[in-house]
Amino acid sequence: MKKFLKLIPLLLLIPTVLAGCGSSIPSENSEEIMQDSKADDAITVGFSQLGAESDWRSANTDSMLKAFGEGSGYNLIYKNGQQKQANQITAIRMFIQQEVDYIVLAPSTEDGWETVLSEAREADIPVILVDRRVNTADKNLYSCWVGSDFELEGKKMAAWIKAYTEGVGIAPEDIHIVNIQGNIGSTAQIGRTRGLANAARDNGWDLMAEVSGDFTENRGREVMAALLKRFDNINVVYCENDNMAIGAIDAIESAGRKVGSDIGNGEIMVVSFDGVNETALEYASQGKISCIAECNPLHGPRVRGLIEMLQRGEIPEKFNYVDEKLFSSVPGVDAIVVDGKTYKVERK
Ligand code: GYE
Repeated sequence: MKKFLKLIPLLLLIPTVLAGCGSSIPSENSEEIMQDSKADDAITVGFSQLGAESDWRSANTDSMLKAFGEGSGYNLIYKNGQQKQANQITAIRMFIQQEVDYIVLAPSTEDGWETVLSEAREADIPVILVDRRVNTADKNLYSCWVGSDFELEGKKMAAWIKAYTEGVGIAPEDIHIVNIQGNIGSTAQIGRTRGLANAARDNGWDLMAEVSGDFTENRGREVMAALLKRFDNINVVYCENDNMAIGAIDAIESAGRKVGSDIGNGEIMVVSFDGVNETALEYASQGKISCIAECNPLHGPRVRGLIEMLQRGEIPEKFNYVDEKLFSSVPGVDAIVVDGKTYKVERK
């Protein structure tokens, strides 16, 4: 876009982390990354990422930068919202001013996007949502979305907990669960929380607490330490991502308790979501994390595919879901059934 190209010298003055940005992950503080394709007809994409809270997020950012970065033929303006919706709204307004061709938004939470997305529509700039969703009455404020079925992830995890505990003969009322949730109001939190809460109600499990750990390791540690002080009978910890599970495991072990699936003998069973973080995968193979619901962060090529469709004048599906697996090294459950569909449990 012409206006964008005129702005390049100015934007380059803004401190950036640029080293080899095609594949590097920007730090928490990095504000913008730009790729200047020399082609006159190069498409400019403004990408508002919500933050850098987890390994999942870093992998997601990396995937987006690879898809739209150096050598991709695109111009990219990247903004890290640092976990604040206000920053993301400012970024979108900046993209509109710069007359980008597409806005890609990974929204922090679902509510509060109506005004700024209406502004994008008035400026005739298509918006593609990635990962989480927005909750707007008018679904035409965005072209399409790509991401995971978070409630299905939660339902799969609950089905695994049910199958496993039934298999080892633990009665439903003896399952004392705490849920360490993601940041409240995000689609990932809403879906995973709902998946567990409905299963707890239907199966008669004792869901003792739901507390947000903001998807970060530190908060996961703090929240778990506090929960252990509050309850002395926790035997299942449902962590809505791996980073919080790592923090929670640390807190459990620091309190002198053992993590593992032998809950009949006093172990505390930890389950989590993502399957991206190396430590979490290691914990899964050691049985410290009993089950992980995969959440795939590699959306860069998918978003690119959607933009290519729009460029060709095609209309993509409104909601594009990614297929995901369930991993467990704990023997006993080979498959689970959710809403009539069978999912194999992969060994880690
Ligand atoms: O599971 C978590 C991240 O929205 C799917 O956000 C994403 C979630 C992911 O912080 O680790």
